[in-house]
Amino acid sequence: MKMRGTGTVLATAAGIVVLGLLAGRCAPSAPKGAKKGGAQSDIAAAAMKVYVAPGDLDEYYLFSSGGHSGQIFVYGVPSMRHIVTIPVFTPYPGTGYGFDDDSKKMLGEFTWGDAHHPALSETKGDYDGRWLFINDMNGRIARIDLRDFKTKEIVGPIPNVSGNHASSFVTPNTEYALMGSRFSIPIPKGTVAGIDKYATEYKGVVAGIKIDPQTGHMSLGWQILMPPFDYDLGDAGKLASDGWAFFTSYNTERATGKLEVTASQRDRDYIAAVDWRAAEKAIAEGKGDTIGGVKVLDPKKVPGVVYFMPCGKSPHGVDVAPDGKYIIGSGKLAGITTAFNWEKVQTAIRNKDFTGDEDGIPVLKYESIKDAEVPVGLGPLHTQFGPDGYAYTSLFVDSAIAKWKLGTWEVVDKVPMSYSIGHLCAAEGDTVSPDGKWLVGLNKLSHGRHLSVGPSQPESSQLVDISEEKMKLVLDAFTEPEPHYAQMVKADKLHPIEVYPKEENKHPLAVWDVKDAGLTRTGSKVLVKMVEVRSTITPTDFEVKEGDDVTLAITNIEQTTDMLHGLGLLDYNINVVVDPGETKTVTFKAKKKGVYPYYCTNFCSALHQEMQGYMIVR
Ligand code: RUQ
Ligand code: CUA
Repeated sequence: MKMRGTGTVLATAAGIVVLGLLAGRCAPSAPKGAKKGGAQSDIAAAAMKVYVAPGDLDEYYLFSSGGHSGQIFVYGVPSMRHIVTIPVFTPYPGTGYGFDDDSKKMLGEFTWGDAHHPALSETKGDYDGRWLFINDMNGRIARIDLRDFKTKEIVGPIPNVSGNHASSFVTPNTEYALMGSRFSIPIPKGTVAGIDKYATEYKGVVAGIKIDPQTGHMSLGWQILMPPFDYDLGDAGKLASDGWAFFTSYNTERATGKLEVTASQRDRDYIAAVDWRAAEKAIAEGKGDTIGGVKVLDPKKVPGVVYFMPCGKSPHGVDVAPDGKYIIGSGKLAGITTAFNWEKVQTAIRNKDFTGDEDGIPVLKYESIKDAEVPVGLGPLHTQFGPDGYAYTSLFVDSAIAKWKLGTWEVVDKVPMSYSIGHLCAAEGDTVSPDGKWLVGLNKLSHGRHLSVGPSQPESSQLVDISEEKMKLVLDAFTEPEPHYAQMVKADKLHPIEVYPKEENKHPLAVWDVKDAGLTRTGSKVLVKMVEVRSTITPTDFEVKEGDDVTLAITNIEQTTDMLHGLGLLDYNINVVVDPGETKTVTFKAKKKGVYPYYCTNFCSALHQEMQGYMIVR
């Protein structure tokens, strides 16, 4: 772990502290699960591995999806300490997100989002520390800038993609973020067809959102019309399979009603293999039909753009090995996971080794493209990778992680998870060069492995040491709803700023001197330029008329780390937080007559309580 400042604490010293703590806790009542002798020293060894002494820093950032909280939670690994919450699809009063004009506009009509899969930007298949993308089920993708850990852009709802779950997986040079319809619907949106027409009139779409390599700006890339299946997860090919994207699909029965029964009839569903370079080219050539205002490629008219790889029924995750040579996917009720050989897939495509087609999309022959069925255990969902050819597969039904070897297909170890693991996340485990070291199991249940908090229980994320042959569970952490996927990146790849440099602030309403602060009126429009600096909000009072449209433009002129100021305006539901060097605006109607105090919400100095003022509405 990294040590900061002068307090260089030797690992052994930290260990002694931990041992001391453990010994202390053994009397009078031993901590749950602590045993004498060997087990005790196991706990001490585990504690030493994860202990990050006061003032020291973690080695990795873990960006964990907040699910339907619409946020991202940032943890340090190995401590698993929650460091910060990045609001993305949901207002977050803690940082004033969703209250100021810009973030409010970005959220649009939505006050929630269901975020599942964070994706760090990549260069040559490695995390480059620039951006973080995350999907929302409501057809959106967001981009967070890792320079300041702020959500900068939300695109969507994207036309035609309904229930964007198979997202936001990015390609190896961040050319595209993937999207897919979990719920096929009649398209364009707004078209109505009875559920009895599901098999013929409902459609799925898989898509790529184009990402500008310089700015990260997102725009529509390509869309492909797909049969009415449920497109569940995705991953981008890399190295050997670069240029391709993979999506799992279930309900290839095209069934309706009780899907747990009706969509489990066939033995196999599919992984769709999309040649995204071909899709990109076809769109550039103007191919495609306009649906919902967007060009959509029909595979019948653009052959070669997509193929189906049969896999175990009702698959969930699909994961591409670091060298891109194997594609891992399985039925989620099966006891095996299949390793597809990319070279065999290409050969099968070349030889037209098909068993048929689905709405014009060729179906490859399972036997021709698989290399192995690995007996990982029951309920395989997702796979991550280590640096040494090892793969780690989460087993929902067995509630465990299986470690196995690519190439020999041997299952070498298993570790139980508490409880019901979904995704898992290895250090840089989705890149061309995974780190090994740490693996986090993102579990769906915690079943009271924590102090009781009533019926609304958190989820659990468990840290597993994978630095040795045997996996070792070393820490329980509790996470808010709902950790789906997470990504873990080496901390030194990120270079966040700590203040917004004054010279970079180009906001047209910024004021840097208290004498420039104050009110200007244009008809019924009132602009109040405000300055925040310890320990005054300037102006300390202002007057407007009932019915005025008021814009407050607030600049925090501090250039000191951590010197945030806020502005809470009572009775008006206004709450803005301004970081050092930042300018934010908030616009509202002065619809209530009276005297309304405003104040700084972030405790900033000894005279923080004095940092207040009055808005008078006549
Ligand atoms: S999911 S537990 Cu939303 Cu990624 Cu797999
Ligand atoms: Cu500024 Cu408190």
